[in-house]
Amino acid sequence: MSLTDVARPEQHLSVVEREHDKDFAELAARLERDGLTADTLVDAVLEFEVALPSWALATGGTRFGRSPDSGKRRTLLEKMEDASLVHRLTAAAPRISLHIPWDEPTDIDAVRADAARLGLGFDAVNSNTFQDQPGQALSYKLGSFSNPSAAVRRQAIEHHLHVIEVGKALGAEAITVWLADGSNYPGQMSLRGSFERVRESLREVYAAMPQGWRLFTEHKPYEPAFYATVVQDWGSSLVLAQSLGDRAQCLVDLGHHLPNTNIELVVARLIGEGRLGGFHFNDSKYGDDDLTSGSIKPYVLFLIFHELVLAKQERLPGFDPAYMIDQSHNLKDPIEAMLQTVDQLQQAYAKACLVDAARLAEHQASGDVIMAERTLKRAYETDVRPLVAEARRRRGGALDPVAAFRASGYRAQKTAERS
Ligand code: RM4
Ligand code: MN
Ligand code: MN
Repeated sequence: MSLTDVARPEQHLSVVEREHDKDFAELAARLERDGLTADTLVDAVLEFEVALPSWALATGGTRFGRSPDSGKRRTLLEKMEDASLVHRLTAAAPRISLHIPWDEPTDIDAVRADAARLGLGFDAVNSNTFQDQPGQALSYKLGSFSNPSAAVRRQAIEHHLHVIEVGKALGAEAITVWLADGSNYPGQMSLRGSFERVRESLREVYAAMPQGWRLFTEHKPYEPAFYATVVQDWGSSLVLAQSLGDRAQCLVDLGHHLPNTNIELVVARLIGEGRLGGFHFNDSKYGDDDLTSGSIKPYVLFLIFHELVLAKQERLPGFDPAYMIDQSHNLKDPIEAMLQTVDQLQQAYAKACLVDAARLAEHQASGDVIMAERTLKRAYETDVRPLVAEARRRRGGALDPVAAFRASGYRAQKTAERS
C-alpha cells in the first residue's frame, strides 16, 4: 500500500465525496451572498502550511507515567514516514521540526534522502539544554545559558552551534531556543545577572547563524522553574530579540502564558514590532498542557489567526512567521491527533480569511462596538469545514483526514512492520 493509496481509499471516498460536493455548493452560495468567492478562499486556505514536531509523533507521557506506544514509532525515519502521511492527508504539513538530540540524525545524507523521497522539508531545529544528556560533562541543573559557571555556558553554546550545523546540513533555516533556566526559590539566582548571561550567550549563537537564518526565542512563564524563569514572558523575549539583531524574533507557544493572558494581544504587539518569528500551536486549560489545537479555546485560536491574516493581507515588513505545532499526545494516537490539529488550524485560518477587514475597520472607526464584534462572529460562526475539505482535495489530500486514516489500515500495517 503506498501513501497515495492511504489518501484515497476508494470505498471511503464514494460516500463522503457526494455529501461533500453538496455541502461545498451550499457554502459557496452562502459565501457569495457576502460577496466572497469560494474558489478564492480555497486558494487562500492552501497558502497555510504548518510544521510537525518530531517529538510529538511518538506517544507522550506525563510526570506520572506513559501509556504503551502502540505503533512503536521510535526512529526518526518512522516519524518522518508518519509526518509525510499527515502531509499527504492534510496537504498542509510539508515540513518537520527536529529536536536535537532527541532526533539527532546519525546519517545526515540518509535522512536527507529519506526526506526527499517522502516529500518532506525541515523547519526550525530545536536545541535542548533543559535536560542533561547521557555522557554530558557538566550539568544544567542550575541553568544553561544563565549558569554562573562560564564552563557550563560554554557547553550550552557549543550545543547550539552543533544544532545549527545539523540544521544547515538538513536545509533548515531557523533555530528555536527554549530555555528551562530559572530558579525555584527567591535568592537562588540573580534576577538581572541571569538574564544578562542568557543575552550574552545568545549573541554568540546568533553570530554563528548562516545568512538567511533566524533565531527564535521561546518564552514560558514557569515549569520547570517555579519561582523565576529567565525568559518568562514575551517582554523578555522581545528584549532579547531586539538586543540580538534583525534576524532574532520571538516564538509564541500558545501554552506558555499565564491563565487568562490575552494571547492575540501579545501576537499583535509582536507583529507590530516586526518580531513575531513563529508559533508553537497547541491548546491548554491550565498551563503548558500541550493539548490538541482548538480543542479547548477555539475562539482564541480564531482571534489569533485574525491578527495573523490581517498582517499577511497588509504585507507588514518582517512578517513571515514559522508555523509549527508543539503538542504531547498521552491519550490520542499521535497521527490522528496531528490530523485533527492541522484540520483545526486550517479551519481557524479559513475563518480568519472570511473576516471583512474593511467593514471591521469602518465599525472600529465609527465606534460601533456591536457591529465590529458581529463582523468577527459572522466569520467565526461560519461552518468552513467544506471549504478546507475542498482545499485538501484539490491538493490530493483527504476530505476527512482522520476518517481516511482510519479506513487506510496504516496504523495496523505499521504496527506489524515496526514491532
Ligand atoms: C517546552 C517547550 C519547547 C518544547 C519542549 C519539549 O515546554 O514548549 O518548545 O520543545 O517543551
Ligand atoms: Mn513549545
Ligand atoms: Mn511547552
